[in-house]
Amino acid sequence: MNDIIETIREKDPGEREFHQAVTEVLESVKPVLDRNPEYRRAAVLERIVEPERVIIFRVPWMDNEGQVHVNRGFRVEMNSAIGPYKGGLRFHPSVKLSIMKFLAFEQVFKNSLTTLGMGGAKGGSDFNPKGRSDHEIMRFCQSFMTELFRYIGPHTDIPAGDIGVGAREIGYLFGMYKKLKNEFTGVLTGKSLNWGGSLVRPEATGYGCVYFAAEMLATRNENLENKTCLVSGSGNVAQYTSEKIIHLGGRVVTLSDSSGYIYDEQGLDQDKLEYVKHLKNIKRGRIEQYAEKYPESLYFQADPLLDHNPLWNHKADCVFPCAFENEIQQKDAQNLISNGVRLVCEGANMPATLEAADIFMNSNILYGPSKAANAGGVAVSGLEMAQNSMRLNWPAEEVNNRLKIIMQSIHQTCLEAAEEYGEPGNYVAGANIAGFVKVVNAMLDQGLV
Ligand code: NDP
Ligand code: 2IT
Repeated sequence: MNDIIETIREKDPGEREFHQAVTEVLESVKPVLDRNPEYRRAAVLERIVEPERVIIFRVPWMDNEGQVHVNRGFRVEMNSAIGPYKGGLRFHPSVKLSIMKFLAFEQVFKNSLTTLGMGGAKGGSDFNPKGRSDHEIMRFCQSFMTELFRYIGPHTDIPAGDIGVGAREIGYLFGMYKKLKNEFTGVLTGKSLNWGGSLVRPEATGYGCVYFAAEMLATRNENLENKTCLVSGSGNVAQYTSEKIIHLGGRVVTLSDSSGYIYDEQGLDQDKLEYVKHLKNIKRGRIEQYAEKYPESLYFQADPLLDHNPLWNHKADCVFPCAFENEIQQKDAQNLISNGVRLVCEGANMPATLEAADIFMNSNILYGPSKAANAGGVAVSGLEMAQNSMRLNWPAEEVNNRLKIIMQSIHQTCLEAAEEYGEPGNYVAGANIAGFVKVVNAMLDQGLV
C-alpha cells in the first residue's frame, strides 16, 4: 500500500491533491485487500490510481476588447468499469492536472455509491469566469467544446457542472456539441428544464447532503430542528444545502465566498436565501452585499495570512462545508471540536485536509465524507440521463423521492461496509470500502483492460 502511494508521489511529484485523495482511500481499503488476495494478484490498486485516459487541450478565445487568451482544458477519464464516464466540469483559475485527477478519482467511488451505473471523470479549465460577460463566457464554452466533443457522448462520457459551471455554461456547451455532432442527445447533465434537464437537479447536491446529515443524526435520535449550522460557500451547493436545512428547522448562520464570509446570528430564512440566489446566480455579486442588505449581519473579509478560517470559529451544532477543497485545516477542525460541534457533513469535494479529517474521525462526532454526502448531485444527473433515454420528464416529487431513497441507501451502505470491516460508525471507511468493492469487482469481471 505504502509502495503504491510512494510510487505515485515519485511519478507525479507535484500532484498534492491527487496524492491526498489516494492516500485517504488506500488507507481505508487495506482490510479489504487483506481479506481478498485476488485483488492484489490482479493489481487493482495500481490500476485504479491510473486514469484510463487524460485529455489536455488548448482553449483559445477572444475577449470583448478583441484580445486573444489561451487557457488549458482538461478531461480526466478515470474509470469506466461500472458505466460511462460521468463527472462535472470546473472553470476556476486553480484548475490543474492534480485537481482534475483528485476530483475524477473521488468521482469513481462516489458514483459507485449512488446505486446507478456510472464511471468516474472530471474536467474543466483554468479559465476564470469572474467578471466576464455572457458573450465572453459563451465564446469560451464554444471553444472548449470544439475540442472536447471528440471524446464525449451519451454512452461514453457525460460531463456536468461544478465550480464556475452552471446552467448558463451547460447551455453554451450543449449548443456547440449539438452543432458539431448534429445530434440532440443527453450528452451533458444539468441542462435547463425546457430542453432536457431534470427537475431537482439544481437542488440535488445540497438537498442530498442534508438528507445524508438527517440520516446520520437519526442514528443518535436527533434531527436538524433548532440546530445552529455553519455553511460555507454561496454557490449552487451552499444555497440548496441552506434551503433544506431551513426546511427542516435548522438555523443557517454563515455563508461565504472567496473574499470573505457573513455571520447572521438570527439565521437565514427563505426570503434572505432568495436574495442570496439572486445576488449570486443573476447579479453575480459578492456575499459582502448580504451584510449591506441585512445590517443585523456581519461581514468578515478573508485574511490569507491567517493559519485558520474564522468562519469555523463560530459555535455551532452542525457544519456543512460547501465551497472548496481543503477549506477546513487542522486548526479549524480542532476549533470546531472544542466548540462542541456534533456533525460535519461535506457538500464540497474533499473540504477537509487529511489532518482535519483524522481529527473528525478520532472524535465522537458524526462525520459524513464528501464522496457519500454530496453524491446526490451526480445521482440526479444519473436520473436526468435515465429521463433523457426514455424521452420523458418525471415530476419534481418523483425525482426528489428517488434522491431521498438514494441518499438513505448510501448512508446504509456506508454503515454496513464500515461494520463489516471492523470500523462501526466510520462513514469514511464505509464509503471508501463500499465504493471500491463494487468498482474492483467489475474490473475483475471485465479482465485486464
Ligand atoms: P459554485 O461555483 O456554484 O460555487 C462555489 C462557491 O465556493 C462560491 O461561493 C465561491 O466563491 C466559493 N469559493 C470558491 N473558491 C473559494 C475559496 N478559495 N475559498 C472560499 N470560497 C471559495 O460551485 P458549487 O456550489 O457547484 O461547488 C461547490 C463545491 O461543491 C465544490 O467543491 C464542488 O466540487 C462541490 N460539488 C458540486 C456539485 C454540483 O453538483 N455542483 C456536486 C458535488 C460536489 P467565489 O464566488 O468567490 O468564487
Ligand atoms: O462533484 C460532483 O459530483 C459534481 N460536480 C456533479 C457531477 C455530475 O455529473 O453531476
